[in-house]
Amino acid sequence: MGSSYLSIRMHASRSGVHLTGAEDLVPPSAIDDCARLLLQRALQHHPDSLKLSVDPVSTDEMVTGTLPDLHLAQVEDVATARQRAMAALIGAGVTQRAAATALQALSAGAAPGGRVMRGAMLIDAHTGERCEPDRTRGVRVSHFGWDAKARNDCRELLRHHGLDHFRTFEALAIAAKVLAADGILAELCWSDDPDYTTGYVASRHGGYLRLPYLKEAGDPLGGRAFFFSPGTDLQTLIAFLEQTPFLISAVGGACPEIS
Ligand code: WAQ
Ligand code: MG
Repeated sequence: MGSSYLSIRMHASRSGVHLTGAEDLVPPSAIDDCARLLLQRALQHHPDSLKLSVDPVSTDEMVTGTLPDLHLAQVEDVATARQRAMAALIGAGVTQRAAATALQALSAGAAPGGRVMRGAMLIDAHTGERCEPDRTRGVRVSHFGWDAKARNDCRELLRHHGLDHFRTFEALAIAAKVLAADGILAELCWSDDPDYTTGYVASRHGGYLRLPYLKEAGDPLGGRAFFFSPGTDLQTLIAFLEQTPFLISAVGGACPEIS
């Protein structure tokens, strides 16, 4: 087995409530530094439980990919942002019905009882049917990371646009892995953090369309929707998203947009 990488994942919680999580794929020589950074990040949240796991990754099964191009939409309010999200999804081959299902579910809390899911919804891009096996957990994108150059290049690109925020950085990585999956047409996301109202639509041709004001400030709901083409094998799709090691080896471009 060619095992020259390690998958490292951190998860911190307090009283059983998730506080923070992060992960990376690194060569063994970088594991000490990476572990220290993840621990520091976890401890800032004063957890009472902290898990750090390290697993060997076979380079034979590792997939490499590029970040989607970054597009910055200038919108002033939630209604316009959601219209833009809807248009971007339709442009990616999602039906209006499926896009509307996702927007409504994320607005109302996509988990049972109107709560926030831990992972993403899987939505049939044609019918709008929700197909994730567990509506509380959803599908969790995991086992992704950065090579050192791509990490720095991405930081630089974001800094250049005044966007050097860990949420943007990590969302780009998740979108890259999602768009690399066979059968996926697009992703819609906004945070459940009440203070973070920017979200995005990602698609192969449209790139990562960053949309301010996808929700009102103070709103504690958010989540993700992954839209798949009808006929996609969902077991294969979920296995790829959750388990296949995915290394980001190049950044896309930035295409600032004024509208
Ligand atoms: N896989 C699938 N779904 C996830 C994952 C994951 N690894 N992590 C989070 N989610 C789902 C889950 O439902 C969360 O409640 C929801 O997404 C939001 O997660 O360019 O920070 O970590 O600045 O709060 C968008 C960035 C920020 C916009 C998104 O999401 C930008 C963000 P959060
Ligand atoms: Mg969150």
